[in-house]
Amino acid sequence: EAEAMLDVVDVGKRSLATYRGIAPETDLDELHQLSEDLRGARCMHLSATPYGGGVSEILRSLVPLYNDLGIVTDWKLIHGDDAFFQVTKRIHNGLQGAPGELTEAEKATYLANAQLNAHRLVTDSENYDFVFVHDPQPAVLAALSPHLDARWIWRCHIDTSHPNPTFWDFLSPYLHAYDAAIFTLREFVPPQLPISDVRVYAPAIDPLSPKNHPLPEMLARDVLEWIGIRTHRPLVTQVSRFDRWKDPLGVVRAYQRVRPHVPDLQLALAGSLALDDPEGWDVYEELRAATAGDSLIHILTNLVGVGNIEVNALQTLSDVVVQKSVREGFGLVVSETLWKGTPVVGGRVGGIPLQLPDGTGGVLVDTVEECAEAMLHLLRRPDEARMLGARGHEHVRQHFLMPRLLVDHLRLLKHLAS
Ligand code: UPG
Repeated sequence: EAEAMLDVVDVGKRSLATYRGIAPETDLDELHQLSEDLRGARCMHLSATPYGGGVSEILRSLVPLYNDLGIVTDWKLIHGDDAFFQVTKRIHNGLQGAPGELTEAEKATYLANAQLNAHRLVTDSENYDFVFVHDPQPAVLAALSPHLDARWIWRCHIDTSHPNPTFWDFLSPYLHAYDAAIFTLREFVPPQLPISDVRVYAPAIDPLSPKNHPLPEMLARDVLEWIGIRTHRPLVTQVSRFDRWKDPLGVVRAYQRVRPHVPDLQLALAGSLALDDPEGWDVYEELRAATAGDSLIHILTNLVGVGNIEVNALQTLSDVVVQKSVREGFGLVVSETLWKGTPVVGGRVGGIPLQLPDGTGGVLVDTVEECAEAMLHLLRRPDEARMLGARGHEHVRQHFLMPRLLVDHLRLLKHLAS
């Protein structure tokens, strides 16, 4: 029977008290108030992968903090084979506006898998009061589980402002079963969303996770030297899943334009290959081909041991971090980088401008040329770069740390419970 259950992700223990002196006091105080009324409630977060992207990054911190507040919370995963994740990646792309059609066979693959997961959900359902469903992969489960007497919330992490109608017309009829939906920006709410209670708030980073905790400089240097980066030479980095919306090839082109002006300049492209992201492998191969033979370009992955500490060291010691996305829900990597006081050159899309308001954190760009110019500008003006990074750190502290995200979630739960 074990097979008929959803996998539970084992998370650590965290205490909100440790965020005192780091996150805004007002958020921490409000959390105590809010949690009074929700104590003992049961909550589930449902997602597609335990590692490798923004959603898993958030849940790994958020779920233990819910539990610390007395809301009994589990994080569970849907099952899926390769064929299923091929389809969900196409749906992900289609919802962000990519062209193409969804075939009947793909719909059947998606729905057959969803039925199996709905069945698993029933088998091991405890009495949850709230179920958060993250992203499109498990999104139809609310409609397929009418017998679960919970409040259902769909958290959409991507830019669904202009979905390809083929994909949206397929998915949207299943969304009526939700009590509420959360988007990162108001303009992401797709046309004719059949959910009336819509919330808009940004995700957040965990300042105390191994990825974001301050690293002693010597350790950070050792970590980068270990993976082949020369820390006495200038360094530009992008950290992203290997995804075309993150435009890693555009980063390579921008880097190549800057290189003649900064001869020793290194480029690090760190990317994780996630379970639910089969396309990542293709993009990874394209990048390898496009950069073959260039010893100053480092393509780094979780498969060769680049994990939280390495990403932390890259974000801490890079002269400039780039996030040249052409579509982006939010881009946690931007806040992660600013938290370390490092300036960011970011694509002017989705949630990136929220993190880089004028004169704070870095520079917004629209093209490869602008990206190259901004990189060069910041590499040549370390004082300005430092000042932008310092303002970025404070901006992130005010708006994008985990306690604030918990406040927004708990306000919603309190409203749904009443
Ligand atoms: N990461 C690694 N190692 C890598 C590459 C990435 O640890 O080699 C991490 C990275 O540090 C970050 C996360 O993976 O913590 C990536 O998050 P994000 O930059 O937010 O991108 P996505 O994985 O695409 O996350 C989706 C949305 C994004 C949104 C996020 C949370 O695309 O826009 O910010 O969900 O809502």
